Amino acid sequence: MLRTCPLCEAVCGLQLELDEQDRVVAARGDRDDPFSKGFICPKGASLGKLDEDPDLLRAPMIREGDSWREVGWDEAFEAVAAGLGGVFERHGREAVALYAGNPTAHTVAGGLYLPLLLRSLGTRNFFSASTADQMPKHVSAGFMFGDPLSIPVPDLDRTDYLLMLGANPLESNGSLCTAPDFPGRMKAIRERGGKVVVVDPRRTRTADRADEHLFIRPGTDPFLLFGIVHVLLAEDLTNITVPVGGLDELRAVATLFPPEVAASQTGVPAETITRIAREVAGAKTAAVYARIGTCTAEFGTLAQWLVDVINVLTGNVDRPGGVMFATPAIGRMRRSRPYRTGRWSSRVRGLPEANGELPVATLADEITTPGEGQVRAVVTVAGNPVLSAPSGDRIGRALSEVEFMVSVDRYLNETTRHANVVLPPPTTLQSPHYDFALLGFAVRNYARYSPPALPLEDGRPSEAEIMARLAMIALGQTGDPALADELVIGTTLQKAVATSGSPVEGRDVAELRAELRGNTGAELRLDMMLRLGPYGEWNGGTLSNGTAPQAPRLSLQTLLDNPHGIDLGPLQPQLEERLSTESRQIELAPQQLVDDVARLREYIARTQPEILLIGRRQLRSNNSWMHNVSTLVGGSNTCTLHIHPDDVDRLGLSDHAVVKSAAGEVIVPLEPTDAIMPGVVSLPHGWGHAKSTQAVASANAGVNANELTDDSRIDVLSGNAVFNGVPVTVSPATA
Ligand SMILES: Nc1nc2c(c(=O)[nH]1)N[C@H]1C(S)=C(S)[C@@H](COP(=O)(O)OP(=O)(O)OC[C@H]3O[C@@H](n4cnc5c(=O)[nH]c(N)nc54)[C@H](O)[C@@H]3O)O[C@H]1N2
Ligand SMILES: Nc1nc2c(c(=O)[nH]1)N[C@H]1C(S)=C(S)[C@@H](COP(=O)(O)OP(=O)(O)OC[C@H]3O[C@@H](n4cnc5c(=O)[nH]c(N)nc54)[C@H](O)[C@@H]3O)O[C@H]1N2
Ligand code: SF4
Ligand SMILES: [Mo]
Repeated sequence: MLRTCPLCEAVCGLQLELDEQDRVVAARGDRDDPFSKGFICPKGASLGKLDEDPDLLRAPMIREGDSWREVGWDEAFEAVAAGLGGVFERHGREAVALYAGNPTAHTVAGGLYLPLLLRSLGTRNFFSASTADQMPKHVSAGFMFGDPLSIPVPDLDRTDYLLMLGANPLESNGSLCTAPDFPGRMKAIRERGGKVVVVDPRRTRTADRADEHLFIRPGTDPFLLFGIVHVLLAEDLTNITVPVGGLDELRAVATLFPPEVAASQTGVPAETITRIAREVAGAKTAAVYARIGTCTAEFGTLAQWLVDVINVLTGNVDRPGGVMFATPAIGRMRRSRPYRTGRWSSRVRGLPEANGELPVATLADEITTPGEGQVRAVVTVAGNPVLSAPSGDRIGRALSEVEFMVSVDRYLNETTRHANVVLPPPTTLQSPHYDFALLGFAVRNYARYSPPALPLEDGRPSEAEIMARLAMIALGQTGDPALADELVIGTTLQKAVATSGSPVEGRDVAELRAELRGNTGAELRLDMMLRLGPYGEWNGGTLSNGTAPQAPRLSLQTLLDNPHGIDLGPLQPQLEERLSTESRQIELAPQQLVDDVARLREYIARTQPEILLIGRRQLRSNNSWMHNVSTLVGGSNTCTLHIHPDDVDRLGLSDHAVVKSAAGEVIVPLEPTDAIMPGVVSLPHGWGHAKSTQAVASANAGVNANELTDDSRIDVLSGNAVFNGVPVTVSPATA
């Protein structure tokens, strides 16, 4: 049986073998998948184990005090209606907060029903893992390209030079760069004579496979990037091939950061910075790519901005081998309004919204601070903020105070244990898969749909149905949730036939509706989106570069007929379509970003703490939620503190240490290694399962790194959490 792995951004094709009981007896990479070509990682190989986990919830749970009771679906939804309804009545809609976690970016239910749920709840208290992750990229892209989703991805398969900061794809398999077998693609760069440079406070497995690795002091990437920009401008190494605005303003701020200043803050020698700038400029093609290590940092948005500034200055935006935009099968309308943040603000700290979201770093404030608009009810969908958000333990205490909480989640865990009702989605193999979000950031255009491989038990709703029911409850309606899908289909088609230049302009809505095929509302919607999209059945048109796509015209049926997935070709230049700035230029010096440079300059005068904490990912972990799969934990996958041997000696440590920050403290086992810079320690996140009822996870508990991260520190422009560069002290555990 063929499936897309739903676990991470690499979207690998899987080939599964099932026995008579429908248990997975073998999981291999699908060699006939044109994108992943047989690549698989240990997590994908354990998909069957995950679905068989005896601790997975199979029925809704209602909490009474400290004990849990399995209930039927009707009783569960009635409890939700009563709980949410009561809070709406007593305190109004703003008293409900929604938190959406990372898996909602991969599930069909998340892609199609989360927006519906949010609208139905009618609250502005919307939080997600995005403000613990990539919000700086959205904000930077919004200001530079006019669209927060216009995030260019490195054209890995054609580039001659990859400068990679704060990413470790050998463990993470890549992020905002959907590239199954990232390791193989990286190797290919070197094999065709290209160069890979990795910037990281740790010599990671990725760094080991690069041509060059530069240690950098945590949190200082914008200095390094500014140093490079400075050299490009000062030495006249620029080659701007796209329409830009703000070059003079950029020049003015870049003057403040010569390589010597960059060197003093980053620890990277000035000569090296100058050389890297010359190399990027001199390479036939080059791509600068920065990820989590640079996003979840105090100057996250500045870093993302400067990355794309370098890509623009060196002529590498929107050209093969540089950084490019994907053309996913599901298209989007061009943004018509200029990008803005701060259309509203959080109640307690006055933090601006970005992309309609408030920072998860202020979720606890909103719950615990009394007053008009206080959050009294929480809905979580596929999220575990107690382990994943900054000051997570504080969120846990806050959640224990709310009047009502409902979670859509596979597990009872550190977060959902505070819920009154938990609604479990079916297993991964019972769920459909289409990666709505991440195929938009792929290094090759590609589409693949996996229908549910196994049937649902009688009476068990799909996750889409769970979400639709929740949305209906929020609207105070009791009708058939399928009506929600028809409503979306109706309004989308109406808009499409009325839009000039749309592939179905002027056609009849009822006729179009009659062409749609699918077994569920979700499938009908997917069919519609595919047909309307750039390769769609309804779209006989051409791509932005004037060529007609090679692939068959897409509909749900085309994808069902091609279960290994469909290659839609290499990325195509399309800047004109992706630019939505008012000026129709790439803005090199957006005011908000230039203003934030003052904050960066103040950093220079700051007294630097002796030790900085950073995070790391582990190949066999998936944020906080796969530690209950026995084949994935233990060995290299345990929660330890990476620390340089010199620091171990200097601080008089032995096997364990107390790590203390402004927010909290934990005791952890040490793993001395010279792969980390002196003065930097690294703790992976997603651990801390001591109180878990999950058998394997609690036996491999580890500690919660986010008891150390501090929700009062954020990247100001995006509201993003700061996980890297957290000042800590480390002392012997016996002290
Ligand atoms: N196995 C596994 N894969 C995953 C996940 C997982 O939990 N486990 N999570 C998924 C998710 S949600 C995401 S967002 C992606 C993230 O994917 P990546 O961005 O590749 O994330 P990491 O592997 O954490 O790599 C971040 C690197 O940044 C470095 N770093 C820390 N601070 C700094 C700094 O200040 N500057 C620089 N230059 N580097 C720094 C760290 O040492 C680390 O090596 O991974 C996804 N894939
Ligand atoms: N210190 C530190 N903290 C970090 C990071 C870091 O690098 N350092 N990285 C941050 C990043 S990039 C991210 S994305 C966040 C992730 O943060 P979250 O998204 O909040 O946390 P996850 O650990 O991914 O939790 C996922 C939850 O979804 C449930 N789940 C899994 N599959 C499904 C499904 O199909 N449907 C439903 N309904 N539920 C499901 C799991 O049981 C689990 O409870 O963590 C952030 N936290
Ligand atoms: S790399 Fe990601 S998508 Fe591929 S098998 Fe592993 S977890 Fe699944
Ligand atoms: Mo993430």
